[in-house]
Amino acid sequence: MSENKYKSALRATNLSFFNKLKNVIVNSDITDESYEEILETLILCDVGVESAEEITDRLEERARQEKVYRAEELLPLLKEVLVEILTENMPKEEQITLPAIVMAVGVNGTGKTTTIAKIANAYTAQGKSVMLAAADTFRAAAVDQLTIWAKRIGVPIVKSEMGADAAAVAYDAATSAAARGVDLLIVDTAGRLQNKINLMQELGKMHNVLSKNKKDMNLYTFITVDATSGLNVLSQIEAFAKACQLNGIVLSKVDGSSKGGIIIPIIMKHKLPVWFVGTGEGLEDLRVFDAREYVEAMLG
Ligand SMILES: Nc1nc2c(ncn2[C@@H]2O[C@H](COP(=O)(O)OP(=O)(O)OP(=O)(O)O)[C@@H](O)[C@H]2O)c(=O)[nH]1
Ligand SMILES: [Mg+2]
Repeated sequence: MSENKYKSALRATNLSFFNKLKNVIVNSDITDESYEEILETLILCDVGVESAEEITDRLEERARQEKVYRAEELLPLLKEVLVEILTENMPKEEQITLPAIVMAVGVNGTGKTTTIAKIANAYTAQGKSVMLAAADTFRAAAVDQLTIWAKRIGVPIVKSEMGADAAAVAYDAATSAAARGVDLLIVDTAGRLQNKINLMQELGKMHNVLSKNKKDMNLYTFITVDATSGLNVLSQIEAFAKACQLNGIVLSKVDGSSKGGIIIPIIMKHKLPVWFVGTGEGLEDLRVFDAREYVEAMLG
């Protein structure tokens, strides 16, 4: 996907920032009000109060250090501060090292299955062998949806009948992936609300089964969160992190959202790496997250 498309996916977020920021970044000297307005803008753009305060404090300090007095110079400095904060809070070691099993979790409809297809497509294009597992056994349509993607991409899929034990499907898939020596097994799970205790326990069980049967494969769990949900995603991540160890985040649907700023509190609060950003419904609409590129698309 081209960088241009990424920028256009983040256009609504960009506009919402600038609609509010344009009064601040004018041709004038910086005053206390400039920082107050930036703080307010960040909060209104779903950055969250705590994160917005830390960003604004750091911006003020940097402006002082670098002897920046003009308001129009604040924007490039704000970008620098954001990239710095995102980079500092993102652990670098948690990337997917093959061979791997990747389990996709998250609340209903966030884009898990679509993201799996996009990831499978990207790794297949790199010449890696990929296998999918339909461990969303709640709905027949969920298995069909993943089967269609598997056919389109040309990768094998492990599945069972509707209502089957999801952990058993995960077990079969892990065994089969190890036997075939696939590079990447991606396990789809049913969407679930984070307050449904038994469903969250089921996820923990599935994670345990995979962890005991992964052989020499590395096991990762990633959560897909929907950018249009804004600050709600923070509590989703918190709850899923308790049910099974999370290694990464996918932020989906930034193309349909003006809340792309949510990436900032996600990373600041959870200190988890964002692996990918979803920018559309197609197989190619996935971007590897890079802090500088994201901030440029959002504020450029
Ligand atoms: N615009 C846009 N739509 C997306 C993106 N990712 C997924 N979608 C759409 O969101 C809807 C739900 O996607 P799914 O992949 O089925 O979501 P899910 O999390 O697997 O849903 P459940 O299995 O029901 O929990 C579909 O219509 C997708 O095409 C994205 O990055 N941008
Ligand atoms: Mg799904």
